[in-house]
Amino acid sequence: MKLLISVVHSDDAHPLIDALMRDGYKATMIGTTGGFLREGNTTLLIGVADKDVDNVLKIIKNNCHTRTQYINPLPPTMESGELYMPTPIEVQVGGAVVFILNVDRFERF
Ligand code: 2BA
Repeated sequence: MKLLISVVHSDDAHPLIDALMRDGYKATMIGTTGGFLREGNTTLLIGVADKDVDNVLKIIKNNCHTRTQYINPLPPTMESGELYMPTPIEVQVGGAVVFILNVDRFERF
């Protein structure tokens, strides 16, 4: 068995969960925050049989889209009177980041 930990854009989370449920997979959604953008995203925990990993990856790929976001870098240390004109930096986010972990044991009571 494998545990897929997938960080996705929050707008993609519900369509993704719906697609997973339609194919009979189980998942848990957690509201999370990206360390770089400090914006909300969603992390899904998906426990699946080894043979299903590729199908689940395909579902994630089909439902998660790459987005371009812009952030303003932190201003540098400046002398008084200097004017700082921030230049937004372009960042590509997603479609999805997926960690695939081996599950030693799974119990359900
Ligand atoms: P964030 O940390 O908010 O990162 C959003 C996007 O900013 C990243 O997209 C990446 O394109 C860019 N980015 C992140 N750190 C950067 C840095 N130090 N310098 C320049 N650009 C940087 P994704 O790679 O698609 O990641 C989307 C979200 O997935 C991340 O949101 C984070 O919540 C999670 N994530 C990505 N890689 C991870 C990792 N190795 N471990 C844990 N979480 C990760």
